Amino acid sequence: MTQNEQKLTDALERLQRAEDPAQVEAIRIEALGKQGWLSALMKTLGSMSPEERTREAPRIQEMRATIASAIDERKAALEAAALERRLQTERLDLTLPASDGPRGTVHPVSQVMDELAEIFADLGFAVATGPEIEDDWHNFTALNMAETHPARAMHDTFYFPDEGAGKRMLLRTHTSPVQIRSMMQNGAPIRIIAPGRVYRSDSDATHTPMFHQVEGLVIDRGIHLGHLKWTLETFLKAFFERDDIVLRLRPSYFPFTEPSVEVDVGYSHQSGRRVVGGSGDAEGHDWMELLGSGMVNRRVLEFAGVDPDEYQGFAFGVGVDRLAMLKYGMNDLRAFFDGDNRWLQHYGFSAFDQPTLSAGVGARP
Ligand code: 2NM
Repeated sequence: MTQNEQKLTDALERLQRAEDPAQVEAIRIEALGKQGWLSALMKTLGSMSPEERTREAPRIQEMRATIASAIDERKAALEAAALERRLQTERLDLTLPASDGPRGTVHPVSQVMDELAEIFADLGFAVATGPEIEDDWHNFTALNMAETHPARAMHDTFYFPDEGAGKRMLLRTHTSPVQIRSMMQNGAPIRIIAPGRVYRSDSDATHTPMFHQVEGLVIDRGIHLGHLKWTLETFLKAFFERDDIVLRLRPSYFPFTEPSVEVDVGYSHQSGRRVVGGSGDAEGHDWMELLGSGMVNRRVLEFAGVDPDEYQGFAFGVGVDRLAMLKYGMNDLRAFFDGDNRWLQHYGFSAFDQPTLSAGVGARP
């Protein structure tokens, strides 16, 4: 055995015993590196006679191929063993809880809108929605609000620039146009609520230029004020989750209802908070105006293509933001729309921890 064949046998033996990639790499450098013995052997080919080279070159190339493939094999075997060890030892425990990142909350307005949708769903109402950018006709005319009605004045309504052709667009000032569209599309009978954003050019401690409203509409044969009163009473008992809600109906005026009723609820002060419940005439109690309502004006039914001699209906409108403040004890309306995360962390609701949204109709403690 020549000296080089001895070196090859030696290297192959050491490769078989190598236990980590660094040992394999050392053997590779010893043989095939710039200063390696096999590299040196290759260089001797240049100074050989052609006959000698023809004889020696295949032997040297074979040695080179042998050691190169032995190195690759050993490397692959060691890597496979290392991976197998990791797979055996590093187990992923999928039952561990996930790390707790930042968590958002459900805004009180969204929470209350969801509660209202659920309560009215129990009473057979569907949820209807419509555009926030409306035209004059759906927002005012169809609701029996004449051109001269004060709510049409520039200071109340956000108008878009006049596009000509007599169609002036605006931001809806109430969700009533949704009800007009519903009547025109589906006809009678109807049982819907229309929740959503509405806009009025008004801003102080108790008014924001955008606020949230839920309006309700019931149209059927023989609907009367008794249905309205029962519906509002049932809704408010479910919403405030108490049975002692007392209503007071006062005559009022809206262009879209006749007769019109303003609805007050009895409340008392408890630890500096208004708490709804009991008669407003009871000791330590007072009345609070909560919502507007009435029997839909026959002119509105006519505008919307419903025959007022066959169908009657009631409607109501209530401010969602104020309902949320009353139920969950916030006192500053403006903080509702500041998007302050500290406020949301304090007053917001968990999206995950809600077995039911509200106690539901007829399921009060
Ligand atoms: C209110 C008060 C009274 C109302 C009327 C209608 C419609 F489209 F059916 F005519 N929707 N909503 C209404 C009635 C709204 O808000 C204080």
